Amino acid sequence: LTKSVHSVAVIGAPFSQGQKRKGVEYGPAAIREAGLMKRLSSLGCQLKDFGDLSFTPVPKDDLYNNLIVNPRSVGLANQELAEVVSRAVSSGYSCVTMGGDHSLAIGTISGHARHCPDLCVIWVDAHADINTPLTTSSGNLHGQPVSFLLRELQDKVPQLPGFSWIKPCISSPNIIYIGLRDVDPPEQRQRPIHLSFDIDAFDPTLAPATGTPVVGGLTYREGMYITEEIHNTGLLSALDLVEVNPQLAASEEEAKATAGLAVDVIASSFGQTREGGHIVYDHLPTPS
Ligand code: Z70
Ligand code: MN
Ligand code: MN
Ligand code: MN
Repeated sequence: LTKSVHSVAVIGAPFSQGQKRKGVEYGPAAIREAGLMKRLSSLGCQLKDFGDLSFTPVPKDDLYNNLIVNPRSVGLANQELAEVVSRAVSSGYSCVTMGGDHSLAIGTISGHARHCPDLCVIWVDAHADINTPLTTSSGNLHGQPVSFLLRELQDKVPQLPGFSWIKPCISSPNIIYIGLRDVDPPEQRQRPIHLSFDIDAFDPTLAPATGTPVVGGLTYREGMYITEEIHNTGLLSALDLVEVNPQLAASEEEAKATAGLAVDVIASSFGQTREGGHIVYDHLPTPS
């Protein structure tokens, strides 16, 4: 029985300025509190904890175009996050980033792509997060991260203050949304996977503590199926788990359920199976 060891870097990104609701900055603490590190250790992962990052504040961060909120803060925090992710991935770690809002995928994917330019992205979300600064109606940058990363969209995307460091690093054939059942054979080439998982992909009954719940989401079983299959590719190189907002829970139970679900998604991505660990016992204890 061989079991491969995963070296996993864990990064907390308590960042909320990609949207307007308070509380998503407490996501990393809630996911830690729900037992992430113990779960990954007991799966045999070798962990390196980068702690929760503190991002450099940008004091005067005016709206862009009278609409886009906190562009310089989002730009700089992601520049800082990209640096950490890039360091972790090039040191051989698979990199888990706990958000925080989904704007942080700008930094994690940029940092990941510096070391793995051939990465592909699996975006699990209720939302496509591909608005541009010109199509957004909310002005929230967590609804736009994909637009800054996709090469094909760059002539539609204006330069925001704080964003000049970003190099678009993915092409449209190299990103899929949710459906692993939709992967064509040519898309299954062996390349590192960046899984960007928004907890609001789940049904709100399972993940109530999030900023933009939408009815009709993934079941628990569907979520575990996706992450088990991704684990089984052996190609998971980075994972974002975003939009857990414990402050939006109606009760302590809702907050705990959502954070616990986040831990299940991360653990399943790193090899936890629903049916157990296939441990071979040489001797079963017998009654004396
Ligand atoms: C909408 C927008 C979004 C997450 C909401 C919503 C985007 N399309 N993403 N919650 N995680 O504001 O652009
Ligand atoms: Mn999202
Ligand atoms: Mn979403
Ligand atoms: Mn494994």
